[in-house]
Amino acid sequence: MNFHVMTLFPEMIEQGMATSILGRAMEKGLISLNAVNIRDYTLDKHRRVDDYPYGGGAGMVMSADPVVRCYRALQEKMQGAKHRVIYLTPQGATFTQTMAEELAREEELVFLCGHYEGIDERALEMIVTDQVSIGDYVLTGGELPVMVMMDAISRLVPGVLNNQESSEFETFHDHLLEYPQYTRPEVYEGRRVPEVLLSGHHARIEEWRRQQSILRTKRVRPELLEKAIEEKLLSKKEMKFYRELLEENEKE
Ligand code: 58G
Repeated sequence: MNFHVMTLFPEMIEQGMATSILGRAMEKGLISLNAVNIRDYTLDKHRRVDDYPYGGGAGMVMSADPVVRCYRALQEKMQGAKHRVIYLTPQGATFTQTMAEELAREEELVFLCGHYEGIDERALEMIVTDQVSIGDYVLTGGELPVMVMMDAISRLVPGVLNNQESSEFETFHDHLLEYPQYTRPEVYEGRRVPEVLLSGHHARIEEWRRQQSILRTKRVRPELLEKAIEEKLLSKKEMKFYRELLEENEKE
């Protein structure tokens, strides 16, 4: 997976990606990062990349030309091949695990980070294929959202995680949230690890974990649990557990 990021702050992207699992994945050559500075493509003698908005209003807007010229330079380096160009914006479609899985199948991904009040719409029309948001809040730049996306996508690239299975059966795979995890010691400040996990009884552990997932999902993301039931992802036994849970709730 080769990531290309057009940004005014390439060092921010490089530093963010150099650490931990993603840094190791880069060293192994499983992913690569090419962060390019949009400012290097301005023709303005003061290296300006923003200007006042037509029609008035607060703040500044990134000019179309440095962004388009930056993209064309990148495009030339990539031998003119067609790639997805993703613009991070609160106006975009919400980023999901399903989207991460789809994007992880691409060989090259180009991201565009805006600043100030955004980018001249004409540059977006000319180069962007996908507008994506990581959630309903406004940030000062697209750099953090791009790093969020690259993290979510990278861990789906084969070999990036140590334990390849670890990314398969987890959160969102079956619309259920993860069960709680424990490691040593057995008692921490008076709090015991649930007895069943020490039993060595694999079937019972599996059952307990699924029940914990159902409980958690019901509590914090009930709509996910409804979806899991709709798609028949719960076993007969799990459905019985779920119905008993509902009955208990009614008593309260
Ligand atoms: C309004 C405000 C429109 C992504 C700012 C465009 C980017 C949040 C997200 C912008 C972002 C998100 C300028 C700064 C985009 C531009 C950037 N904020 N929720 N801010 O994914």
